[in-house]
Amino acid sequence: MHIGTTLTQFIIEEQRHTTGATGDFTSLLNDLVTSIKVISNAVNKGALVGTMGALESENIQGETQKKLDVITNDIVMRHNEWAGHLAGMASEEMDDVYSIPAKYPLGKYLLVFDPLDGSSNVDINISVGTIFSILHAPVSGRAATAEDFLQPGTKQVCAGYALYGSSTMLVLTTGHGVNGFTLDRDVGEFLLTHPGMKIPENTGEFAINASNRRFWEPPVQRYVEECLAGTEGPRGRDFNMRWVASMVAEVHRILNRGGIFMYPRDTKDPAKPGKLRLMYEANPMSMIVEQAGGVSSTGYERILDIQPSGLHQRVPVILGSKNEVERVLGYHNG
Ligand code: AHM
Ligand code: MG
Repeated sequence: MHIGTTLTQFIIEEQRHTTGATGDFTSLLNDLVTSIKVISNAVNKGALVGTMGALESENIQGETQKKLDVITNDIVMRHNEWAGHLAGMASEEMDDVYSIPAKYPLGKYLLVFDPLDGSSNVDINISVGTIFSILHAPVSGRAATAEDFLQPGTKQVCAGYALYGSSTMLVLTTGHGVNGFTLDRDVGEFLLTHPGMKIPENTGEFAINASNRRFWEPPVQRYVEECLAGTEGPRGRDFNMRWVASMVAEVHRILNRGGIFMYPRDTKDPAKPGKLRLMYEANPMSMIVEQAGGVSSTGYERILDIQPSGLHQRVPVILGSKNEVERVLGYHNG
């Protein structure tokens, strides 16, 4: 499809090639996109509307919630609960599955999302994003249970993210490659600007929170040490380092110019085998990365193959440019 195609047209044309498509999925995506436009506005207003700062509440993960975590969670729920496409929703910001109110019909899809990823950055005007994943409900038209959501990432029907950066972008896959759209605020539409996004196989850029270095496992210690040694080390070349502390921004950079992103397993808190959440962050980003030709793993196994054991499960994440990720996996296997 040509540059400038609207997201709505893009989705409809893509669905025309799917046998048995009823228009339900297209309509669900349209509602989701509306919620993303509303979030983009809310984030963009910044301190003008009193939505900066933290609340007293914590989410199920024991993290202090930002006002915008709660506001954006609500925006996604309100725009997606009414139309009859969903059997339930689950979010990083809610303890349990969100049941569709009885006054609305139930549908055949499940929506999983992180409404404002990287929200520790929101008060300092650094990019944040929304991550989402759509699954089939095991039983259409029945209120979803938590177990219904526990499907491996390979079962995702669609995954995407919105990046609220210097421009607002939406990057999407339905399993046929990855396409990026930029919000044209004058017309209120996302327009295709980045068709067929592909991650370069090689990279000289790595991203990791190096303050956790003493807690990493030996394979990651080795990889980063070798990068830092540059031309004087075994890699024989210099590397560049980045850390935005906003996974959406990190993955977006990698989709555009390559790179490796790691939030690996560490020994900081034995109860947490990683920081990032499988359902809301790792699975959707892994589907996007794989669809763009990259690799995504815990270090020991492909993320998309993990059978989830809980909605809020955390996993180590190593993703990005194929050759660099495979090198780290080789260090784990060796
Ligand atoms: P969040 O969902 O609470 O925002 O946490 C996820 C974020 C990721 O976007 C980012 O990669 C990571 O946490 C940053 O972690 P750290 O604070 O250790 O740098
Ligand atoms: Mg998050």
